[in-house]
This record gives sequence, C-alpha cells and structure tokens, in this order.
Amino acid sequence: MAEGKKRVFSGVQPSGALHIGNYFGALKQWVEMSQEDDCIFCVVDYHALTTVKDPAALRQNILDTTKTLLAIGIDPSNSIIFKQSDVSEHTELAWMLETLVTVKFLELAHAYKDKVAKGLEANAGLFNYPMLMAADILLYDTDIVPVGADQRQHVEYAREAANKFNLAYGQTLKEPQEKIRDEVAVVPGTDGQKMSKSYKNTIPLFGSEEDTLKAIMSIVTDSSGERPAHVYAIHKLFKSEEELAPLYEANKGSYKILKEALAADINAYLAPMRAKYAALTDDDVKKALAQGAAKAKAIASKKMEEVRQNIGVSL
Ligand code: AQP
Repeated sequence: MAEGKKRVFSGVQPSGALHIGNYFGALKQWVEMSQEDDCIFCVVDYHALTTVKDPAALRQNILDTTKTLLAIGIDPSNSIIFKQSDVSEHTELAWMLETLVTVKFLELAHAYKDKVAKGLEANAGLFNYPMLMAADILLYDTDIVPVGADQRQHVEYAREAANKFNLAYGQTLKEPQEKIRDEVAVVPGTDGQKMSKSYKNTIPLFGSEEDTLKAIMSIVTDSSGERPAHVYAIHKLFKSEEELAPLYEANKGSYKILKEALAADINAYLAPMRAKYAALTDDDVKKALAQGAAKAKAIASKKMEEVRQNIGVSL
C-alpha cells in the first residue's frame, strides 16, 4: 500500500440489478475515494448466495454488478475489483470469527432481524452474514468502509470481531471505521421504505429510459400534500433544492408532471454511465476480475498466514 494513503474496502452483493440507492448511498463515494485512496472493491457473491439460489441468475448478476462498477468510473488499474469467491481466505477467516462471537450477539443484527420480519428465509448463512462481512473487511487491514446507513451496524460488528480476536490472540486485525454520508444515508424506494433489491421498490441504474419512467410513475404519493414527499426526496439526489424550487412551486399537486420531470432528470444524469455500460463486454469484466483476484489474494493470503500462526493451527 502506498505510504500515507488510507486502505478503503467495501462490497456489493450481486443479488439483482443495482439501483440508485446503492449508487448514492455507497458507490458514488467509492468512485470519489478511488481517486485518492488505496481502494479494494469486492463483488460479494457468497453473501448473495444467502438469497440467490439460481446459478444462471447469480452468474449474470456477477457480470452485471461488475460491469456497473466499471461503468460508474472505478478503474481497475488503480483500484482492486474482485469477487469474493475467488479469494477463499474470506470464508476461512469468517469461520474463525464465528468461533469468537455468540449467537446472542448475531441475533441482534438489524439487517438479519429486518429480513426475517419481512418473511425472508432465515438460513444460517444469513444469520452468519456479519462475520463473513467482518472477514471481508479485516483481511485487508482496512481503515475505512464507505457504506449506506443500513450497513453501519455490520461495520461495528467487524470492529467488535477484530477486538475479540486481538484480545484472544494478540494484535492481528485492524479495527475499521465506517464512512456514511448523512444526506444519502438511506435512499427511499418507490414505496418510501429503504430502496432495496429484495423489496422490489427500486429505480434501476442501468435500465432503459422506459424502465426509469415506469419505476418513477409507481412512486407512492399521498393525495393530501402539494409536494409529493417521496418524489421530492429522490429528486433532491439529482438537483439542488434551489434548482427544484421553481418546478415544485409551479406544479403544486401536479404529481404526473413532477414525476415526468424527475424521470427526465434521472435519465439525463445516467446517460453517460449507461453508454459506458453498453460498451463493456463480458470479457472486459472477466479480465478485470481476474486481475483483481490475483492482487486481492496476495494480500489476503499473507494476512491469513499471520492469523493461522496466531491462533495456533500452523505448526
Ligand atoms: N436505500 C439505500 N440507501 C443508501 N444506501 C444503500 N445501500 C443499499 N441500499 C441503500 C448501500 O449500497 C451498498 C451495497 O449494498 P448491497 O447491494 O451489498 O446490499 P444491501 O444494503 O442489502 O442492498 P439491497 O439493495 O438492500 O440488497 P438486498 O435486497 O439484496 O439485501 C451498501 O453499502 C449499502 O449500504
């Protein structure tokens, strides 16, 4: 790692089409940080396995998710982009961390509790998710983890896991810090809840212009207000409040006009990225992932040698 630079690590699940919540909550920061810091970005396919059970869909999601990272401006020549399943040290360290935390501790994880409350299957992988995520982060001596607010607790869990490991076996794992942008910490979906692939309330990043319009038209509005709150909350991601004021003043209560204006602004904003996405081939993606896997493996395997030594399994 270059001297003076911070090590940044973050991941994204290939669990479906990425949406503007992923972009404004996390990915936009990734692009900005990649120009300054020493960045590692991971397509966390083993995490996605907790919800995606169709091999063809998973394969396609991995290609599409990686293409998204390249299209939004992450450059594999100055950042590492790889997929989790290419570096087996992630699942190995996760196991060691799981032996240090209690079931009670994992039961308190909000993301797990929310998904269970929404009726999603609570497989053991979903339950152990925070320790796999902790391993992802801790393998790379990470300083900063840029994420949306929904992941704050998971980074706290990674810190706690590092702390428990260091207390048990001596200083080995660096405690990371989350980085969350307050103004985009939770981007709302078309139903006003957190935008989430699994809640089917997303506005896709790389759909067609018609897909964007269709998603925007489905935004839930209440008939009492003059300014549709969910429409405005999303619009603010694309234009400043000053820019939006005359539009919303002139069209009080005209929800269709406001929604069409939002769709037009989203499509204009995303057009250059969509052009880049369309130009990328599966071979470009596979090449970037292979390069990234070799670099990530080199760092992770060195860390695991130290970990194995410290826990007493290396003879
Ligand atoms: N609505 C959101 N607002 C702000 N940030 C968000 N992120 C996700 N949704 C929002 C951030 O995007 C990054 C990548 O997320 P992920 O795809 O790995 O997992 P997730 O948070 O679980 O996203 P989804 O869409 O809700 O996926 P599913 O439904 O598969 O679980 C993370 O940094 C996340 O904070």
